[in-house]
Amino acid sequence: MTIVPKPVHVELKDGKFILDAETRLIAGADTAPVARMLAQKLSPATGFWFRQVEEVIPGQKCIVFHLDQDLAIPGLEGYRLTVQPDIVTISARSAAGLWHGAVTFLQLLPAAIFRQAKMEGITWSAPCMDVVDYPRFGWRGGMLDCARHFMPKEFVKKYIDLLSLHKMNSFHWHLTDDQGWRIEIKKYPRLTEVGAWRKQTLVGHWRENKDNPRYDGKPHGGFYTQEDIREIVQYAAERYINVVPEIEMPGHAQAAIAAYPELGNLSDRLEVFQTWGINPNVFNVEESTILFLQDVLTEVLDLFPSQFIHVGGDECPKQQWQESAAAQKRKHELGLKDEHELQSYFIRRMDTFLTEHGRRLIGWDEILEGGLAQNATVMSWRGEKGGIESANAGHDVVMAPNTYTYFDYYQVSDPVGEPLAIGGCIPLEKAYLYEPVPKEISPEKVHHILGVQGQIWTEYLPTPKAVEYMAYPRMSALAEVAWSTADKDYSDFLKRLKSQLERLSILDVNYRKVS
Ligand code: TNX
Repeated sequence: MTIVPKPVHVELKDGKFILDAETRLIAGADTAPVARMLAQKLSPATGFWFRQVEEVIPGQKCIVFHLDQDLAIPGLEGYRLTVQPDIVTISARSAAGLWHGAVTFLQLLPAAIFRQAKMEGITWSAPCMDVVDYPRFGWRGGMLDCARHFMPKEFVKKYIDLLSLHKMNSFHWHLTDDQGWRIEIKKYPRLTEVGAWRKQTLVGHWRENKDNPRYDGKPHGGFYTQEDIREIVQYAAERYINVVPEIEMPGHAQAAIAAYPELGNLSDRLEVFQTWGINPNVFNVEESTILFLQDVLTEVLDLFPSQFIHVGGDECPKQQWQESAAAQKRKHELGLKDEHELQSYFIRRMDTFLTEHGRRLIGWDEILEGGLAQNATVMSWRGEKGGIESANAGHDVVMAPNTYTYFDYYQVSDPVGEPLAIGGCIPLEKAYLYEPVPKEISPEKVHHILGVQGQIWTEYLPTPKAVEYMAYPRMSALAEVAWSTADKDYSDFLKRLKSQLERLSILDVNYRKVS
């Protein structure tokens, strides 16, 4: 078998289907876009046109797309794929399901199908089979931090395309942090004029350079215009991927404060942060700051149709609030007990705002401290504890624990010879064997585990190549955690991964070799 993530059910049959120059795609108005996406993938290497027509012509090879609301498959994203000598049929209850079926079909063809120019002398055959397949989880995510290091638009699209080739359906886009603000906001142009650029960057690992930091002396930055963002969101949608934007608050805010000092707690002027680690410079808790951030969110909502909007919430040191007379005054006026409650107040205001606009707030598990906002969904990153607590309390959860899904961590226990990374160690096997439903969650609350997500933080990953090295093949393993059934067989995964790595090589993905 050559399919990653592993399908739920496959029955091999005799014979094969061979794509030829006359092969037609059979699609109606409702399935034309997904047929066109498949044609885009099949055309370059085969050199065939794949004309789209509405009816099967007897005797002519065809790939049929069939939307069928009554298909007896769990959930909306599953599909049925039947490959017969003359006809391939993909049926599903949604266009997304059809796309997942099309991706499986691509994986039945020679890996050369992913080449970007006509390849002579290849027979484009797929073995006959019947596949019935559907995902275990509804949230199958990959995160990319474009704040610590700006990633070019073309690479963001490649990252999304790779997720979609793994049947993932969510791209979490980390757009703001201490070291850079990457999203154009029309009302507040200084966020990108000032906040998108830092003078220089720390050299080496932060922990080793705390006392005597060295900097590279090279300016770094960049941002996505609103039109770039619309393009990327649409590009993702065409691949059945939802983009969840993250605007960090109240911590990880130094770039925004550098742009608009009135958002901070100190009178000194700050620059965009040039080093890593937890940063004391957080947003103040003034009403004007909350309204500023709601203005930002208003533009974000216009750009991102996503139901979920991520507001960060992690790693917000409380020291500046403790020392600020204004923050203390606010705390007393609001009748709050401590600074954790102040953070909860802040997040609740965003929760109310997003709820009023028909969206849902999601945040890192620190949003639990000081009381969780009513409608909030929690992304559990400090291990699984926050996820367990939230699910048991009836909140939805996305599992993203740093113990299994932080792909900025090393991939081997002895990192000699590996490029510098933040630390930790999550080998491929550990990523593959992750079980996202902890036993501590009571059975009637298990449905609150929406799914699972892999994280790429980029403090030490300055380039797309560096990102790819850390993301793959661990993201392939995570895709299987997210999609396939809970029974795991690592050696079987490794066999199938070989085919996937062949494809990734052709797609010029700088994955880490599997040893
Ligand atoms: C913790 S995860 C962070 C990030 C860092 C990451 C590095 C999270 C919510 N906060 O700001 O980039 O660790 O692994």
